[in-house]
Amino acid sequence: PAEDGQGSVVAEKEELALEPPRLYQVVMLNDDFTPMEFVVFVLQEHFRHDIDSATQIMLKIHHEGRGVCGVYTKDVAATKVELVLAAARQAGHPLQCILETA
Ligand code: NFA
Repeated sequence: PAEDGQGSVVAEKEELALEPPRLYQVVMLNDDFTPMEFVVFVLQEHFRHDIDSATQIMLKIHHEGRGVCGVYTKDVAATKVELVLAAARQAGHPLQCILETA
């Protein structure tokens, strides 16, 4: 802050810059029932991974129990979770994903 000569504190230009938005990870959890192919499809269609990246992430979740699908601002991340859960339920799969602060 800087003095304006009359006792008031004024913001300087640089201090007006917005803070970067907080980021959230969409984390997908393993289960014993959702087909691997469905998970790879979801990672491609909802998180814009190519087939190799989607397959690697799916296998990581399968072996380690969880994996990061992508990192987004809060609204985008929350919408991705909703859309993925809706697609999974529609297809009859128990797939779960959650938000975590990045
Ligand atoms: N574990 C599931 C299976 O063997 C595959 C899976 C991977 C499910 C990643 C959920 C997430 N069919």
